[in-house]
Amino acid sequence: MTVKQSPPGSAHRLKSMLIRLALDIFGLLSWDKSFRTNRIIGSYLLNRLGLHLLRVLVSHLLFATRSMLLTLLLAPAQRRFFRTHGYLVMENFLPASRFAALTDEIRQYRGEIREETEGNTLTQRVYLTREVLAGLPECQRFVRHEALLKPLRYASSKNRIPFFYLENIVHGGRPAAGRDPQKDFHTDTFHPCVKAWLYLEEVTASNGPFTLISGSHRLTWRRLRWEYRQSLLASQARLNPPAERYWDGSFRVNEDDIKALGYGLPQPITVPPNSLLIANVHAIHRRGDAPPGASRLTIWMQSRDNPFNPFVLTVSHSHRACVRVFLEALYRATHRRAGTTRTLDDSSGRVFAAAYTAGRRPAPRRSTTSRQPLSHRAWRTERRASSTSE
Ligand SMILES: O=C(O)CCC(=O)C(=O)O
Ligand SMILES: [Fe+2]
Repeated sequence: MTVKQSPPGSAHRLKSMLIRLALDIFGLLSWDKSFRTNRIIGSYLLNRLGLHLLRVLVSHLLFATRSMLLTLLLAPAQRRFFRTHGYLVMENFLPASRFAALTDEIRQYRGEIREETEGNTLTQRVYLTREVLAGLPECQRFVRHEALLKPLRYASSKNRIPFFYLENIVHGGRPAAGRDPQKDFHTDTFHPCVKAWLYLEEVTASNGPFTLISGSHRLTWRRLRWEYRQSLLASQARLNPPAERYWDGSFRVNEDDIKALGYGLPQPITVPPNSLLIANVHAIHRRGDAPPGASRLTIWMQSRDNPFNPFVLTVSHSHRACVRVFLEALYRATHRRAGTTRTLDDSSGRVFAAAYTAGRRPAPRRSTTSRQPLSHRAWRTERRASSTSE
Protein backbone atom coordinates (compact mmCIF):
# COMPACT_ATOMS: atom_id res chain seq x y z
CA MET A 1 0.00 0.00 0.00
CA THR A 2 1.38 3.41 -0.92
CA VAL A 3 0.95 6.29 1.43
CA LYS A 4 0.48 9.65 -0.21
CA GLN A 5 3.07 12.05 1.12
CA SER A 6 1.91 15.58 1.75
CA PRO A 7 4.57 18.21 1.09
CA PRO A 8 6.70 18.86 4.12
CA GLY A 9 5.05 21.59 6.20
CA SER A 10 7.84 24.13 5.94
CA ALA A 11 8.24 23.79 2.14
CA HIS A 12 4.51 24.19 1.73
CA ARG A 13 4.47 27.24 3.96
CA LEU A 14 7.39 28.77 2.08
CA LYS A 15 5.62 28.22 -1.23
CA SER A 16 2.44 29.91 -0.08
CA MET A 17 4.42 32.74 1.48
CA LEU A 18 6.21 33.33 -1.82
CA ILE A 19 2.96 33.27 -3.78
CA ARG A 20 1.40 35.70 -1.32
CA LEU A 21 4.43 37.97 -1.50
CA ALA A 22 4.30 37.98 -5.30
CA LEU A 23 0.62 38.90 -5.18
CA ASP A 24 1.26 41.63 -2.63
CA ILE A 25 4.04 43.09 -4.78
CA PHE A 26 1.80 42.98 -7.83
CA GLY A 27 -0.92 44.74 -5.80
CA LEU A 28 1.55 47.34 -4.60
CA LEU A 29 2.43 48.21 -8.18
CA SER A 30 -1.18 48.40 -9.31
CA TRP A 31 -4.50 49.84 -8.15
CA ASP A 32 -4.75 47.67 -5.03
CA LYS A 33 -5.67 49.90 -2.12
CA SER A 34 -6.44 47.39 0.59
CA PHE A 35 -4.63 47.93 3.87
CA ARG A 36 -6.33 44.78 5.07
CA THR A 37 -5.53 42.15 2.48
CA ASN A 38 -2.22 43.43 1.12
CA ARG A 39 0.45 43.09 3.76
CA ILE A 40 2.85 45.47 2.07
CA ILE A 41 0.27 48.19 1.52
CA GLY A 42 -0.97 47.63 5.07
CA SER A 43 2.45 47.59 6.72
CA TYR A 44 2.56 50.12 9.55
CA LEU A 45 6.33 50.38 9.34
CA LEU A 46 6.37 51.00 5.59
CA ASN A 47 3.60 53.56 5.87
CA ARG A 48 5.43 55.28 8.67
CA LEU A 49 8.31 55.52 6.21
CA GLY A 50 5.93 57.05 3.67
CA LEU A 51 4.83 54.16 1.43
CA HIS A 52 1.23 55.34 1.05
CA LEU A 53 2.38 58.91 0.43
CA LEU A 54 4.77 57.70 -2.22
CA ARG A 55 1.97 55.82 -3.98
CA VAL A 56 -0.24 58.91 -3.83
CA LEU A 57 2.49 61.18 -5.19
CA VAL A 58 3.70 58.90 -7.98
CA SER A 59 0.18 58.08 -9.16
CA HIS A 60 -0.74 61.78 -9.27
CA LEU A 61 2.43 62.65 -11.12
CA LEU A 62 1.82 59.94 -13.72
CA PHE A 63 -1.81 60.97 -14.05
CA ALA A 64 -0.80 64.58 -14.71
CA THR A 65 1.76 63.48 -17.29
CA ARG A 66 -0.64 61.18 -19.14
CA SER A 67 -3.37 63.83 -19.08
CA MET A 68 -0.98 66.30 -20.70
CA LEU A 69 -0.47 63.88 -23.57
CA LEU A 70 -4.24 63.72 -24.11
CA THR A 71 -4.79 67.46 -23.84
CA LEU A 72 -6.30 67.83 -27.28
CA LEU A 73 -9.26 65.62 -26.47
CA LEU A 74 -11.06 68.32 -24.51
CA ALA A 75 -11.73 72.02 -25.11
CA PRO A 76 -9.46 74.30 -23.03
CA ALA A 77 -12.24 75.79 -20.88
CA GLN A 78 -13.61 72.34 -19.99
CA ARG A 79 -10.13 71.05 -19.31
CA ARG A 80 -9.41 73.93 -16.95
CA PHE A 81 -12.71 73.40 -15.16
CA PHE A 82 -12.08 69.69 -14.70
CA ARG A 83 -8.54 70.25 -13.49
CA THR A 84 -9.62 72.95 -11.03
CA HIS A 85 -12.79 71.43 -9.64
CA GLY A 86 -12.39 67.69 -10.17
CA TYR A 87 -15.61 67.33 -12.11
CA LEU A 88 -17.30 68.47 -15.28
CA VAL A 89 -20.97 68.74 -16.20
CA MET A 90 -22.15 68.86 -19.80
CA GLU A 91 -25.82 69.72 -20.03
CA ASN A 92 -27.90 68.88 -23.15
CA PHE A 93 -25.32 66.27 -23.85
CA LEU A 94 -27.14 64.40 -26.61
CA PRO A 95 -29.36 65.93 -29.28
CA ALA A 96 -32.90 65.96 -27.87
CA SER A 97 -34.28 63.32 -30.25
CA ARG A 98 -31.44 60.93 -29.56
CA PHE A 99 -31.78 61.42 -25.84
CA ALA A 100 -35.51 60.70 -26.03
CA ALA A 101 -34.90 57.53 -28.04
CA LEU A 102 -32.18 56.39 -25.65
CA THR A 103 -34.33 56.98 -22.58
CA ASP A 104 -37.28 55.15 -24.16
CA GLU A 105 -35.09 52.21 -25.03
CA ILE A 106 -33.74 51.99 -21.49
CA ARG A 107 -37.13 52.33 -19.85
CA GLN A 108 -38.42 49.51 -22.01
CA TYR A 109 -35.43 47.29 -21.37
CA ARG A 110 -36.38 43.79 -20.40
CA GLY A 111 -33.65 41.49 -19.37
CA GLU A 112 -31.46 40.51 -16.55
CA ILE A 113 -31.06 43.11 -13.84
CA ARG A 114 -28.67 42.63 -10.96
CA GLU A 115 -29.16 44.10 -7.54
CA GLU A 116 -26.82 45.06 -4.80
CA THR A 117 -27.60 46.61 -1.46
CA GLU A 118 -25.46 49.01 0.44
CA GLY A 119 -27.02 49.89 3.75
CA ASN A 120 -30.62 50.71 2.93
CA THR A 121 -29.93 51.70 -0.68
CA LEU A 122 -30.74 49.31 -3.46
CA THR A 123 -28.67 49.52 -6.63
CA GLN A 124 -29.95 47.89 -9.77
CA ARG A 125 -27.49 47.43 -12.58
CA VAL A 126 -27.31 46.07 -16.06
CA TYR A 127 -23.82 45.62 -17.33
CA LEU A 128 -23.78 46.63 -20.99
CA THR A 129 -21.97 43.67 -22.43
CA ARG A 130 -21.81 43.15 -26.16
CA GLU A 131 -24.70 40.70 -25.91
CA VAL A 132 -26.89 43.19 -24.05
CA LEU A 133 -25.93 45.99 -26.41
CA ALA A 134 -26.93 43.88 -29.39
CA GLY A 135 -30.56 44.36 -28.30
CA LEU A 136 -30.16 48.06 -27.46
CA PRO A 137 -29.23 50.02 -30.59
CA GLU A 138 -29.45 53.45 -28.96
CA CYS A 139 -27.19 52.37 -26.10
CA GLN A 140 -24.85 50.95 -28.68
CA ARG A 141 -24.64 54.33 -30.39
CA PHE A 142 -24.10 56.00 -27.05
CA VAL A 143 -21.14 53.84 -26.01
CA ARG A 144 -19.46 54.65 -29.31
CA HIS A 145 -20.23 58.35 -29.22
CA GLU A 146 -16.99 60.25 -29.87
CA ALA A 147 -18.18 63.31 -27.95
CA LEU A 148 -18.44 61.04 -24.92
CA LEU A 149 -15.33 58.97 -25.36
CA LYS A 150 -12.97 61.91 -25.91
CA PRO A 151 -13.64 63.70 -22.60
CA LEU A 152 -13.64 60.37 -20.77
CA ARG A 153 -10.26 59.49 -22.23
CA TYR A 154 -8.88 62.85 -21.19
CA ALA A 155 -10.41 62.72 -17.71
CA SER A 156 -9.14 59.21 -17.02
CA SER A 157 -5.78 59.99 -18.68
CA LYS A 158 -6.09 56.75 -20.61
CA ASN A 159 -6.98 55.94 -24.16
CA ARG A 160 -9.42 53.34 -23.06
CA ILE A 161 -13.11 52.71 -23.24
CA PRO A 162 -14.94 52.69 -19.92
CA PHE A 163 -17.30 50.01 -18.66
CA PHE A 164 -20.92 50.96 -19.14
CA TYR A 165 -23.91 50.04 -16.98
CA LEU A 166 -27.53 51.03 -16.70
CA GLU A 167 -27.95 52.00 -13.08
CA ASN A 168 -30.99 52.69 -10.96
CA ILE A 169 -30.39 53.81 -7.38
CA VAL A 170 -33.38 53.31 -5.09
CA HIS A 171 -32.99 55.20 -1.84
CA GLY A 172 -34.38 53.42 1.20
CA GLY A 173 -35.04 50.39 -0.98
CA ARG A 174 -34.25 48.24 1.99
CA PRO A 175 -35.76 50.09 4.91
CA ALA A 176 -34.65 47.82 7.72
CA ALA A 177 -30.98 48.08 6.86
CA GLY A 178 -28.53 50.66 8.14
CA ARG A 179 -27.10 53.76 6.55
CA ASP A 180 -25.78 53.60 3.00
CA PRO A 181 -21.98 53.93 3.35
CA GLN A 182 -21.82 55.74 0.00
CA LYS A 183 -23.57 58.60 1.78
CA ASP A 184 -20.57 59.27 3.99
CA PHE A 185 -17.93 61.57 2.56
CA HIS A 186 -15.07 59.53 1.19
CA THR A 187 -12.42 59.32 -1.43
CA ASP A 188 -12.68 56.20 -3.60
CA THR A 189 -9.00 55.46 -3.70
CA PHE A 190 -5.48 56.88 -3.43
CA HIS A 191 -5.08 57.80 -7.11
CA PRO A 192 -7.06 59.98 -9.52
CA CYS A 193 -9.72 57.98 -11.35
CA VAL A 194 -12.94 58.63 -13.10
CA LYS A 195 -16.61 57.77 -12.89
CA ALA A 196 -19.30 59.30 -15.08
CA TRP A 197 -23.08 59.38 -15.27
CA LEU A 198 -25.48 60.32 -18.02
CA TYR A 199 -28.58 61.33 -16.07
CA LEU A 200 -31.75 60.14 -17.72
CA GLU A 201 -33.94 62.13 -15.39
CA GLU A 202 -33.61 65.33 -13.44
CA VAL A 203 -31.38 65.25 -10.39
CA THR A 204 -32.62 67.48 -7.58
CA ALA A 205 -31.98 67.74 -3.87
CA SER A 206 -34.72 65.14 -3.43
CA ASN A 207 -33.23 62.19 -5.31
CA GLY A 208 -29.77 62.09 -3.80
CA PRO A 209 -27.46 64.15 -6.02
CA PHE A 210 -23.81 63.21 -6.28
CA THR A 211 -22.13 65.66 -3.92
CA LEU A 212 -18.50 66.65 -4.23
CA ILE A 213 -16.05 69.03 -2.58
CA SER A 214 -14.71 71.12 -5.40
CA GLY A 215 -10.92 71.00 -5.70
CA SER A 216 -10.50 68.15 -3.21
CA HIS A 217 -8.89 65.93 -5.84
CA ARG A 218 -5.75 68.09 -5.77
CA LEU A 219 -2.79 67.45 -3.55
CA THR A 220 -2.06 70.16 -1.06
CA TRP A 221 0.35 70.07 1.82
CA ARG A 222 -2.58 69.60 4.26
CA ARG A 223 -4.04 66.84 2.14
CA LEU A 224 -0.73 65.01 2.05
CA ARG A 225 -0.45 65.18 5.82
CA TRP A 226 -4.01 63.90 6.12
CA GLU A 227 -3.29 61.02 3.70
CA TYR A 228 -0.22 60.15 5.75
CA ARG A 229 -2.20 60.09 9.00
CA GLN A 230 -4.99 58.04 7.40
CA SER A 231 -2.49 55.49 6.13
CA LEU A 232 -1.16 55.02 9.66
CA LEU A 233 -4.67 54.64 11.06
CA ALA A 234 -5.59 52.18 8.31
CA SER A 235 -2.49 50.08 8.84
CA GLN A 236 -3.16 50.02 12.59
CA ALA A 237 -6.76 49.02 11.90
CA ARG A 238 -5.59 45.92 10.04
CA LEU A 239 -5.29 44.04 13.27
CA ASN A 240 -8.48 45.36 14.73
CA PRO A 241 -10.79 46.42 11.91
CA PRO A 242 -13.64 48.76 12.78
CA ALA A 243 -17.14 47.80 11.77
CA GLU A 244 -17.47 50.40 9.01
CA ARG A 245 -16.11 49.85 5.57
CA TYR A 246 -14.05 52.71 4.40
CA TRP A 247 -10.98 52.32 6.52
CA ASP A 248 -9.78 49.79 4.02
CA GLY A 249 -8.38 52.09 1.33
CA SER A 250 -11.39 54.33 0.61
CA PHE A 251 -10.82 56.75 3.43
CA ARG A 252 -13.76 58.33 5.18
CA VAL A 253 -13.74 62.01 5.76
CA ASN A 254 -15.61 63.64 8.61
CA GLU A 255 -16.68 67.24 9.01
CA ASP A 256 -13.69 68.13 11.17
CA ASP A 257 -11.38 66.75 8.49
CA ILE A 258 -13.14 68.82 5.83
CA LYS A 259 -12.61 71.99 7.89
CA ALA A 260 -9.03 71.12 8.78
CA LEU A 261 -8.25 70.41 5.15
CA GLY A 262 -9.38 73.94 4.32
CA TYR A 263 -12.06 72.89 1.86
CA GLY A 264 -15.20 74.82 0.99
CA LEU A 265 -18.76 73.59 1.23
CA PRO A 266 -19.73 70.34 -0.50
CA GLN A 267 -21.61 70.90 -3.69
CA PRO A 268 -24.64 68.79 -4.62
CA ILE A 269 -24.58 68.44 -8.39
CA THR A 270 -28.19 68.99 -9.43
CA VAL A 271 -28.79 68.84 -13.15
CA PRO A 272 -31.55 68.56 -15.75
CA PRO A 273 -32.04 65.29 -17.63
CA ASN A 274 -29.58 64.66 -20.46
CA SER A 275 -26.60 65.91 -18.44
CA LEU A 276 -23.28 64.14 -18.39
CA LEU A 277 -21.28 64.30 -15.17
CA ILE A 278 -17.64 63.25 -15.18
CA ALA A 279 -16.01 63.15 -11.75
CA ASN A 280 -12.56 62.41 -10.44
CA VAL A 281 -13.48 60.19 -7.50
CA HIS A 282 -10.20 60.76 -5.75
CA ALA A 283 -11.99 63.98 -4.81
CA ILE A 284 -14.00 63.86 -1.60
CA HIS A 285 -17.59 63.06 -2.41
CA ARG A 286 -20.69 61.18 -1.36
CA ARG A 287 -24.11 60.12 -2.57
CA GLY A 288 -26.70 62.68 -1.49
CA ASP A 289 -29.53 61.89 0.93
CA ALA A 290 -33.04 61.32 -0.34
CA PRO A 291 -36.38 60.19 1.07
CA PRO A 292 -37.22 56.50 0.83
CA GLY A 293 -38.46 55.50 -2.59
CA ALA A 294 -36.66 58.29 -4.47
CA SER A 295 -34.62 56.95 -7.34
CA ARG A 296 -32.15 58.00 -10.00
CA LEU A 297 -31.81 56.36 -13.39
CA THR A 298 -28.53 56.76 -15.25
CA ILE A 299 -26.01 55.27 -17.57
CA TRP A 300 -23.04 54.79 -15.28
CA MET A 301 -19.49 54.61 -16.56
CA GLN A 302 -16.30 53.66 -14.86
CA SER A 303 -12.74 53.88 -16.14
CA ARG A 304 -10.03 52.52 -13.94
CA ASP A 305 -6.61 51.38 -14.91
CA ASN A 306 -3.29 50.68 -13.28
CA PRO A 307 -2.30 54.13 -11.95
CA PHE A 308 1.37 53.20 -12.21
CA ASN A 309 1.24 52.34 -15.88
CA PRO A 310 2.84 55.41 -17.48
CA PHE A 311 1.45 54.75 -20.96
CA VAL A 312 -1.72 56.29 -22.31
CA LEU A 313 -2.10 53.63 -24.98
CA THR A 314 -4.55 50.81 -24.53
CA VAL A 315 -3.45 47.25 -24.33
CA SER A 316 -4.53 44.86 -27.05
CA HIS A 317 -8.14 44.06 -27.84
CA SER A 318 -7.76 40.51 -26.63
CA HIS A 319 -6.45 41.70 -23.27
CA ARG A 320 -9.34 44.09 -22.98
CA ALA A 321 -11.75 41.30 -23.85
CA CYS A 322 -10.24 39.14 -21.08
CA VAL A 323 -10.65 41.95 -18.56
CA ARG A 324 -14.27 42.36 -19.64
CA VAL A 325 -14.99 38.66 -19.28
CA PHE A 326 -13.44 38.69 -15.82
CA LEU A 327 -15.38 41.77 -14.71
CA GLU A 328 -18.57 40.41 -16.13
CA ALA A 329 -18.14 37.20 -14.14
CA LEU A 330 -17.39 39.23 -11.02
CA TYR A 331 -20.46 41.37 -11.59
CA ARG A 332 -22.65 38.31 -12.01
CA ALA A 333 -21.23 36.74 -8.91
CA THR A 334 -21.70 39.79 -6.72
CA HIS A 335 -25.10 41.06 -7.79
CA ARG A 336 -28.32 39.29 -7.13
CA ARG A 337 -30.48 38.52 -10.17
CA ALA A 338 -33.57 40.62 -9.82
CA GLY A 339 -35.60 38.91 -12.50
CA THR A 340 -35.52 38.76 -16.23
CA THR A 341 -38.62 40.59 -17.31
CA ARG A 342 -38.51 43.76 -15.29
CA THR A 343 -38.10 47.26 -16.55
CA LEU A 344 -35.65 49.69 -15.09
CA ASP A 345 -37.70 52.85 -14.99
CA ASP A 346 -38.43 54.93 -11.98
CA SER A 347 -41.61 53.24 -10.87
CA SER A 348 -40.38 49.73 -11.51
CA GLY A 349 -37.41 50.61 -9.33
CA ARG A 350 -39.87 51.05 -6.53
CA VAL A 351 -41.61 47.84 -7.48
CA PHE A 352 -38.33 45.99 -7.13
CA ALA A 353 -37.79 47.52 -3.77
CA ALA A 354 -41.31 46.70 -2.67
CA ALA A 355 -40.96 43.14 -3.87
CA TYR A 356 -37.85 42.87 -1.85
CA THR A 357 -39.23 44.33 1.33
CA ALA A 358 -42.53 42.50 1.01
CA GLY A 359 -40.62 39.51 2.20
CA ARG A 360 -39.43 37.77 -0.94
CA ARG A 361 -36.72 36.30 1.19
CA PRO A 362 -33.35 36.26 -0.46
CA ALA A 363 -31.55 32.98 -0.70
CA PRO A 364 -28.80 32.69 1.88
CA ARG A 365 -25.62 34.48 1.00
CA ARG A 366 -23.42 32.31 -1.11
CA SER A 367 -19.79 32.22 -1.67
CA THR A 368 -18.68 33.40 -5.08
CA THR A 369 -16.83 30.14 -5.51
CA SER A 370 -20.09 28.21 -5.71
CA ARG A 371 -20.12 25.80 -8.64
CA GLN A 372 -23.81 26.21 -9.32
CA PRO A 373 -24.60 27.36 -12.86
CA LEU A 374 -25.21 31.07 -13.06
CA SER A 375 -28.72 30.61 -14.33
CA HIS A 376 -29.67 28.97 -11.03
CA ARG A 377 -28.28 31.70 -8.91
CA ALA A 378 -30.49 34.22 -7.24
CA TRP A 379 -29.03 35.83 -4.24
CA ARG A 380 -28.44 39.13 -2.69
CA THR A 381 -25.03 40.52 -2.15
CA GLU A 382 -24.76 42.69 0.83
CA ARG A 383 -21.42 44.30 0.87
CA ARG A 384 -19.68 43.41 4.00
CA ALA A 385 -17.83 45.57 6.43
CA SER A 386 -14.62 44.15 5.13
CA SER A 387 -15.38 44.90 1.50
CA THR A 388 -12.69 46.79 -0.33
CA SER A 389 -15.03 48.46 -2.78
CA GLU A 390 -15.88 52.13 -2.50
O1 LIG B 1 -24.16 57.37 -6.42
C1 LIG B 1 -23.49 58.37 -6.21
O2 LIG B 1 -23.94 59.52 -6.33
C2 LIG B 1 -22.02 58.26 -5.84
C3 LIG B 1 -21.64 57.01 -5.16
C4 LIG B 1 -20.14 56.93 -4.97
O3 LIG B 1 -19.61 57.37 -4.00
C5 LIG B 1 -19.33 56.33 -6.02
O4 LIG B 1 -19.87 55.81 -7.00
O5 LIG B 1 -18.09 56.36 -5.88
FE1 LIG C 1 -17.38 56.98 -4.11
